Amino acid sequence: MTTNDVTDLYREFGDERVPPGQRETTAFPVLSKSGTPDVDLESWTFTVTGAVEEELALSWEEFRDLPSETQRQDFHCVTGWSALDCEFTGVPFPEIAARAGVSDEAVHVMFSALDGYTTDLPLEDCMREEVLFAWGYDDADLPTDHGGPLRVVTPHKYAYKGAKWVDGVEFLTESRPGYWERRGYSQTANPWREERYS
Ligand SMILES: Nc1nc2c(c(=O)[nH]1)N[C@H]1C(S)=C(S)[C@@H](COP(=O)(O)O)O[C@H]1N2
Ligand SMILES: [Mo]
Repeated sequence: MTTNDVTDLYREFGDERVPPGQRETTAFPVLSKSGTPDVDLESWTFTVTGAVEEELALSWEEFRDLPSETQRQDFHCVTGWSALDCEFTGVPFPEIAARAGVSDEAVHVMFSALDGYTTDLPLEDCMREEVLFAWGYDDADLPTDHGGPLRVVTPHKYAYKGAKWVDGVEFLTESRPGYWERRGYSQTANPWREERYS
C-alpha cells in the first residue's frame, strides 16, 4: 500500500514543522484519562448521528470494508511532546461524512469514545483528508493503549482532539464542549497558534 506523506501540512499554519513550545520525542507515549477499556469487536458499533440525512450504525466488519489509506503524520500532544512521522491507516473523515450526508445546518462535531471521553471540533476542521478514523499503526493493528481498535488522529490539532476507542460521531447545529474542553482546554487547539487553553 502506498503511504501518503502529509507531514508538510504545517506550512498552512506556520514556518516550523514542530510547533512553538513543543519538543520532539522519539517515543510514542500513551496518555489516557482512565486506562484502556475492554472492547468486544462482535458487539462493537460505530454510529453517526445528529444533523445528517441518514444516521449510520456500522459493525466492525462494515467499518473495515470502507475505503482506507495510509498516511505519514505528525502528532502533537498539548503537554509539550511531538511524535513525528507516525504511520496511521484508516478512513478519512470526509468519507464518513459523505456516507451519512451532512445537513446544511451542521457546524460542529462531537466524537465519543468507549472510556466516556468526548472531544469536539468545528465541522470545517474535521472535513480534511488528514483527519483519519485510524485502525492501523506502522503496518499493524492499532495497539489498544493507543486507541485500538479505532481512534481519530488530527495532525493539524493538539492530539486531545483525536478520540481513542472512538465509537461515534455526532454532527451538531451548535458548538458544544467535550471532556477536556469543559475543563478549560481550547475548542480549536491549533498548535501553531499555541491554542492550548480557552
Ligand atoms: N478516549 C480517549 N481518547 C483520548 C484520550 C483519552 O483519555 N481517552 N486522551 C487524549 C490525549 S490528551 C492525547 S495527548 C492523546 C494521546 O494518544 P496516545 O495515548 O496514543 O499517545 O489521546 C487523546 N485521546
Ligand atoms: Mo494530550
